Amino acid sequence: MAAQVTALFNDIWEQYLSVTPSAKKIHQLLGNGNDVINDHVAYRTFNHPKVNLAQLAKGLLALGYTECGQYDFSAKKLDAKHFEHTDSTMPKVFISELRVEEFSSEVQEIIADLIEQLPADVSNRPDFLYSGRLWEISSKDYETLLNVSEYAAWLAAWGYRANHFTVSINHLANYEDIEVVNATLKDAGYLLNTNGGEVKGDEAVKLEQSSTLADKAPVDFSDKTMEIPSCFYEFAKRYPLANGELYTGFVAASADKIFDSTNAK
Ligand code: OOG
Ligand code: NI
Repeated sequence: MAAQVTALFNDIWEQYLSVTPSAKKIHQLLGNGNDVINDHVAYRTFNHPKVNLAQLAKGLLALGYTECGQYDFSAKKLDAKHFEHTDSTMPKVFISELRVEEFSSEVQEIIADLIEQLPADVSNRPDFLYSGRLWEISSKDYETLLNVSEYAAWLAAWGYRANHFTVSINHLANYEDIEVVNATLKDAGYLLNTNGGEVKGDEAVKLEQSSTLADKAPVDFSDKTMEIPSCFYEFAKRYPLANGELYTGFVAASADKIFDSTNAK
């Protein structure tokens, strides 16, 4: 099963790199020729039954993942869960879903119109987790979503792909300090998400995280092509619990700020 999981994440990684060229360079910079272990990857979706969190998760459950944590982001109108594999060298997966019913009827209609374009069994596609955007959307509808939810707009423009990969700092041969990782990235000219500070979390919550600001890439809307934020790269350092095992969960207050890495600022 581990070989299947590895193959799946290779495909997801290639699709991610196609719109996130900075990640390939940063991967080389931090790995310095060695393997880089991914702490986690993250997905976004709408809570519609055709494509909700459970539909994204089902392929992972079949590959040996289990649900391990649940999170609520009320300001962003999101629910999330994280999944872990029995083989701890496989990336954790963080999946969130937008509570569509909490938005105006105009916004709900735009989203319903996107999902309407999908076949009923879309989530059974073996490549669902890297299938990209399977609907047409106009730049006007994108802008309407952007005004109420950066998350909804990003998802409407990019569809099903990893929103970010995350370097496990614990597994890097040449780095152990997140501040040093951040300094290295800034020296190389990369922009970090400074929302809530460059480092989110601390040893007390057992998880420190930082991330780049998303790259920009062209998206073909039905009426025109626009450059918008694509995907970002995250860096995570985990601390041991009293039993000596590294903490494996997420920290909602930090995640709330990580979401903003795709903001168009
Ligand atoms: C997910 C943000 C949360 C983390 O590591 O806390 C997250 C997203 O931006 O979709 O990945
Ligand atoms: Ni993350």
